[in-house]
Amino acid sequence: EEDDARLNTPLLVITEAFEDLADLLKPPCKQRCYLGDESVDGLRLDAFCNACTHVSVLFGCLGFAFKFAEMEYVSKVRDLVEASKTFNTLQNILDLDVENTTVKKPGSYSRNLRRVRQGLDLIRAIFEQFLMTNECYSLKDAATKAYTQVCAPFHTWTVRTAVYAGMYTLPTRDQLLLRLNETDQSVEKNMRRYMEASRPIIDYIDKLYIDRNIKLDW
Ligand code: 1PZ
Repeated sequence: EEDDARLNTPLLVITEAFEDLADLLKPPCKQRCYLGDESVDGLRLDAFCNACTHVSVLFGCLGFAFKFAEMEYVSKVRDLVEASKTFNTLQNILDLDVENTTVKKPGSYSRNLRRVRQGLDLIRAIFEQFLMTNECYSLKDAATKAYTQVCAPFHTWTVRTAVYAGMYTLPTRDQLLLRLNETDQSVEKNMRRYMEASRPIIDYIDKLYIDRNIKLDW
């Protein structure tokens, strides 16, 4: 049946993963999450990584030009998965890097967390642009505008130039819907759900840096 075929679209899998994660930020877990007999404060790194891993399915819809973005994103998430074997929470890795003054050091956990957070925010911004005007708005225009707002200020000239060139190879709006197995109605609902679920997580990550007097201008 048609409805059954849509039950598990890639977008829905991602959206539900982030809704589950956002639930962990709501009280009473916000104050205290229990892990066996050991209690930890804050969002668990393994839970965060698990949700971030789901994003990878989106890359499959974008085509070869975004292979580099995929490799970049996946390698950073994988690094955080490694960290989650040693560190319980997101704030644990921030505290480690603050202590070692390696927060912004290339390849550090805190820097990779910041990059992954920018990726999540970019997807949120793309969805927001994509839904802003129905029908006549192309994925290329939506993604270009979102990238300019969210990521371009923090990327090198070389990366920005490559990304803007790659935008011309993005699928059309209709091709994307087809590849995502979504209709105009279902995509709107599912993108909005991701936008709402990712917001508190993005804000939570930003606050971790701000609380440690780290500016977010990088
Ligand atoms: C369905 C929507 C399609 C829109 C596609 C838009 C894709 C934008 C791609 C952005 C590519 C960024 C590539 C490289 C960035 C690197 O400069 C930094 C280096 O960090 P460093 O090692 O210096 O600390 N890497 C990152 O920022 C890692 C994450 C970037 C990937 C985010 C992609 C988000 C997902 C897009 C939709 C699937």
